[in-house]
Amino acid sequence: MPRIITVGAAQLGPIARSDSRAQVVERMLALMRDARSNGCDLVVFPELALTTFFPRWYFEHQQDIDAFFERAMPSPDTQPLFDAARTLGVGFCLGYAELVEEGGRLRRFNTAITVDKQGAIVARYRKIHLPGHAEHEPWRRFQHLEKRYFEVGNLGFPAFRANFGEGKAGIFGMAICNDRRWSETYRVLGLQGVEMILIGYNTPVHNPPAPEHDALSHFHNELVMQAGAYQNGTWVVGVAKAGNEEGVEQIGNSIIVAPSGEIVGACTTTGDELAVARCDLDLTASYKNTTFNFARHREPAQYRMIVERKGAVPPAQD
Ligand code: CDV
Repeated sequence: MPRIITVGAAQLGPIARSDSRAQVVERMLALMRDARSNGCDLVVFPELALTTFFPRWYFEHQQDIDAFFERAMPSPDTQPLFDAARTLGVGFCLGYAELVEEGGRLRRFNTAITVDKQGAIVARYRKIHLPGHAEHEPWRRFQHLEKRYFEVGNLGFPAFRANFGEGKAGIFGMAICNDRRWSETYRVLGLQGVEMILIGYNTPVHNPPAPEHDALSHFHNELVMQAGAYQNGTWVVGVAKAGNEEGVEQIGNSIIVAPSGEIVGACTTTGDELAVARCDLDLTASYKNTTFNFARHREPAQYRMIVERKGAVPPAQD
């Protein structure tokens, strides 16, 4: 029997700085209800889904930054999402800013969790590839201060088993936004046998250090997720926070990618929208067992030798 997971890419349109968590959660609940009527087992929400994308601003006072962070999950504001998972029978993947006391100090991570149909958190991931910069750079039209506001995630890229009902168990992984541009993300999960990778993102159309990439923002978004899916024989679900948020245009382009690398579901607007696809987890097998049979065809000893012997090619000597 095929293992079909019906997944919803639950894209969110812009969130204003003045919007409350409760207002955002209401929008997310509407998407979960829509997902339920479309037979979804699981929805994926964007990165930092509960607030506006705050790293676009430089804040001097820690309390202004911490106002965007969650100290508990669930919290009174987010509990309705967990209740909906149970009552609707729709799991979810949620990105949020996590403030946690660990090792006797406060730590801040850009985090995602996966919640099952019982409303239980089954896995947690903390973003590893933090883009942007750590110091205020006033020349930019907007900031990207993830390197200032977050620590690098300390949980690795763990693949995990999750069960979304009878015949709906599989191996999942999570990644967050910039992680999707890095082949290591997919390969580390691929080596653990991942069958579906859940990714939320906030991607401005404009890239201040390299504006020549702006016109390619959709192409690059699709390129990395399609390649990551195919090269690791896995489903990839990439979900945007989209549209003009506080004056910054963000790409939408939320997509669901099959292990073949083909896009099988996509959002077409830059607002709140659900794209749905029926994903057969067993479709991963024909890639994992043939072209990308890692045990048979990967040559890690050779890769290591090249890195150890040569490293980067040295500069040319004149
Ligand atoms: N939130 C992100 O990680 N955004 C990056 C931007 C800075 C390019 C991204 O890779 O989409």
